[in-house]
Amino acid sequence: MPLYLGLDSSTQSLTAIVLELEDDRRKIVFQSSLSFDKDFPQYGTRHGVLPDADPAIACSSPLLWTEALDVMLARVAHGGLNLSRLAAISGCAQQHGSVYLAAGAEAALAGAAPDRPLHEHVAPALSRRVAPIWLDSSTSAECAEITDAVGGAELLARKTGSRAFERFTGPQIRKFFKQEPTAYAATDRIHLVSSFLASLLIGRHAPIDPGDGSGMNLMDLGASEWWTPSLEATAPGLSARLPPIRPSRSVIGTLSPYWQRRHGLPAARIVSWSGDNPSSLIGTGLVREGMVAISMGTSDTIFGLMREPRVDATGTGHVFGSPTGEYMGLTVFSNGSLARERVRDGFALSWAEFSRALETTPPGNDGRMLLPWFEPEITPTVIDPGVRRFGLDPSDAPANIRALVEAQQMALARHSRWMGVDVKTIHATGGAAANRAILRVMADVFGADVFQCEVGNTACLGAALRAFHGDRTADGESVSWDDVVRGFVEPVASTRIEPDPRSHAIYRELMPIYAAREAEALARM
Ligand code: XUL
Repeated sequence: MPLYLGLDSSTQSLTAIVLELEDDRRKIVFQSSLSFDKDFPQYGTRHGVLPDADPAIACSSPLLWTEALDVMLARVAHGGLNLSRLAAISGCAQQHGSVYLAAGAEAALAGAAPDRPLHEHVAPALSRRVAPIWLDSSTSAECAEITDAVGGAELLARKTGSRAFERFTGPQIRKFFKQEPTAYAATDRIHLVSSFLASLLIGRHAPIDPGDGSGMNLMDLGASEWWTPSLEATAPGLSARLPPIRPSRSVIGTLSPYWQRRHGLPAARIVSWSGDNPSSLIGTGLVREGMVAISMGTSDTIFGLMREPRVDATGTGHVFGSPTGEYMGLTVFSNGSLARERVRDGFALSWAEFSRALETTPPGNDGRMLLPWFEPEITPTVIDPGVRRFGLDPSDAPANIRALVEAQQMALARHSRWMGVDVKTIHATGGAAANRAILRVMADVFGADVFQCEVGNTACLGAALRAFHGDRTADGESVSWDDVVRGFVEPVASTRIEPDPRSHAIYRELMPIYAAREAEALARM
């Protein structure tokens, strides 16, 4: 039976899932994860980010991602699987991050000696040592410049799916061009994290897929092509430095001889990589309109499939390409796991105690509230972070925990209304979705049934399922997306959490108060 490998290079870790899949026989036969901070301490990252005195700057290391890929492929190779059956590999990565390569990069990959780790070959080919990632909020000036040059935020959003956002790749490229013009001039190719890692697998430059390409402020969303006005507004000579855009289902090459010799892996097909959110859309089974998923990982995101690109008039959310060839709506919050960890660690509690705090405090928290901006926030835009408390004693652990979780859920509900989905069912995923006390607040705030997904890392599962889809499609089979996701992604009925009507009524009353406090705080910035 064929095997399919999915990889997910997220902010803090690299995960692999191998699926055994033929007709109705489907199961996960291998799963493994590496933590960037713990398993690669030599890079000095904290939560996957290189330390910087400026809270607006967030970069990571392309060499760290390369080394992690090497270690993970060795694990897969020695995982007791019959790898002669490995048919295809795909992957996904944290979105928006960019990797800058000099002219010799392709030759370095093609000629890499299998007895040396790949990061040693990649190091001299980098034209920028670090990669800015999605947690970076240092490009407000560049966002304004690009917006003005293309003719305004509304047009930029209509064309590319989003107004300018600090973390998006275009503004990041512009900042690099302005601050390090010589290094920009020495850059031959700019990759997303996803297309960079795909390039490492095929041993030459990989294309970008529309799912991840739409997180750059550079792609014409309707045409899935680079949009010239925004390329020109971003940096000179950019079009020659970007990979082509190819559909998410494309087979972009085979696993390069380097990996075959280094780890004894077969020449498996490589299917285009995508962003973690588009991949998670597949891994949560959202291949039909009208369903949403909430992913609670380093970022908290809410997303769902869209047949038509209904761009957000409020400028809050994004429309990305979906791996199905359609579209997806998405709203992103940077104060996800790191904020939950910050509060838990601040009170020196375990996750069990964190959950107990939620269980022992009343829905609505007796009106005590906070605005959860521990770090710079994406939704709404908060560049200078700071938590605002209302009637809340900062030393009251249970009340602060409830206030944080309620604020996160109210923000998710409030800022996803633009997607126009009447949310009745939520598929919950990401690390924090294991916590049923958090999901109880989610169900009550949204007034929706919440289900846990069977497989924890739905982005990685989505990558493995996309490997299957791309492989079958390349052989001329027409496989429906319903068929692709069947058997892995159905919400587990026994995990269902139904909303409590009384608690939901409390949150409906609190919602306008939360909105007003948010608006007041933003007006004062
Ligand atoms: C999406 C975003 C985050 C990252 C996290 O727009 O910024 O969800 O993809 O990995």
